Amino acid sequence: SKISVIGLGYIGLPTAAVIASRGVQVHGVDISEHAVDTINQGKIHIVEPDLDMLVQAAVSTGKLKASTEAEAADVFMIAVPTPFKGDKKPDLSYIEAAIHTIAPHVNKGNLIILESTSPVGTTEKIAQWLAQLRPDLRMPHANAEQSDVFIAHCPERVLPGRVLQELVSNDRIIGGISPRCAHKAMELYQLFVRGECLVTDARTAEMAKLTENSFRDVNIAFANELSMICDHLKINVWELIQLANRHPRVNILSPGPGVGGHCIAVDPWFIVDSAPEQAKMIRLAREVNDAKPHYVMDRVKKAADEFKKPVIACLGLAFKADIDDLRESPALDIAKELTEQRIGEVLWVEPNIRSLPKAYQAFTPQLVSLHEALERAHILVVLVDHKQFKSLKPGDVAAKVVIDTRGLFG
Ligand code: SAJ
Repeated sequence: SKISVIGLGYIGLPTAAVIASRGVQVHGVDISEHAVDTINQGKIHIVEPDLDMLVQAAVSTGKLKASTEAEAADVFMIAVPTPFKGDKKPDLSYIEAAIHTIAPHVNKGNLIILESTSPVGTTEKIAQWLAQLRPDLRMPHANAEQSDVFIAHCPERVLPGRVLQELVSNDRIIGGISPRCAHKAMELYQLFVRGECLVTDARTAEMAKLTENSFRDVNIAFANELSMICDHLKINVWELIQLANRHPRVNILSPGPGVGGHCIAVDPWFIVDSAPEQAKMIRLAREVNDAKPHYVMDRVKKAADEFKKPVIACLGLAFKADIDDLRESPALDIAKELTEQRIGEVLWVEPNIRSLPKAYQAFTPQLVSLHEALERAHILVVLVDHKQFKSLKPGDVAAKVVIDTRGLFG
């Protein structure tokens, strides 16, 4: 059988490579010619540990091929972005475009799987879009056993930086439009998933994925709120959390400079958009987390007021520890904002990347080494808990004003 993966990004490419490594023929489709060319050379255009080796092997054995055009397959897996628009409403245009791309190539008996994180009802929408494009095919329905194609939602839930392990070891939720759709999808995932495959309907699967990321967001908001309460009350929040977490049923997450990445800061809005009256706490958590970078900036500004010509080092720009991913990073926003507002001389330190993307080079010509930052800065703003910063000794920073959003020196 042949599997077609639409969207060769952070989810699609690892999934395509893992399936190809099981000996299955995989055809990858992406709108980016650069991505397609890179992959066909056995290389990768994204950063993820060990993915380069896996893709190289899959391409050299001929099991993985990429192109910008779709072609016939037995299974179509859709792994395209689902961002939101300015008004926090979900943007399903990439999914709709993917359905348009595959529609002419879909045959009787094919399985279509939506992996992208999506608002409740999206999988049913896929059936509606496809029905319009292909009136010759019978679409699945919740109560009908018979259909010509099968459609299911199997949300990805891998953690960036651990994608290849989690792709195989995590349990998977398999939400079929009908039970037969789920059964078909389950057979596919059992090819490469060692975790359990849990069957449900498509709407529940959609909501489950949004719930997972909202759960994390709400819990991070709790930690972020605590950190602001503790600043106000002059209590060390890190010590406080450590103590409270010694209770057998308490497990507080870590405060930080805000929530980054392209999932946790986005997905809760899909719930808010579908149930605005009911989703009060989920919305508030988003607002608390989105406000945290501004709170950190205000603290830096206050500290900078004490110096005539303050030199401020931003330690870390990535969206979390020990990765080089700058997307939707609150640390990067803080560095940018401090530089733009000319609060002082701002040094940008990010040991995991060599040079900044072009868009940011206007703010600061180059990155500064940790060593130079420690020599020159009056104020250190710890934004990411990278291992290079964790190994700093209290003596290294003793003469500085330290604004530590990650509790490294807590
Ligand atoms: N963060 C904190 N404090 C914490 C934990 C995280 O401030 O205690 C911050 C991080 O610094 C980062 C952001 O939250 O800025 C998100 O990081 P993360 O490690 O929590 O999650 P992601 O975005 O890398 O991946 C999440 C995962 N979801 C959950 O853990 C519920 C992953 O399993 C999902 O597959 C992924 O979102 C996704 O694609 O939806």
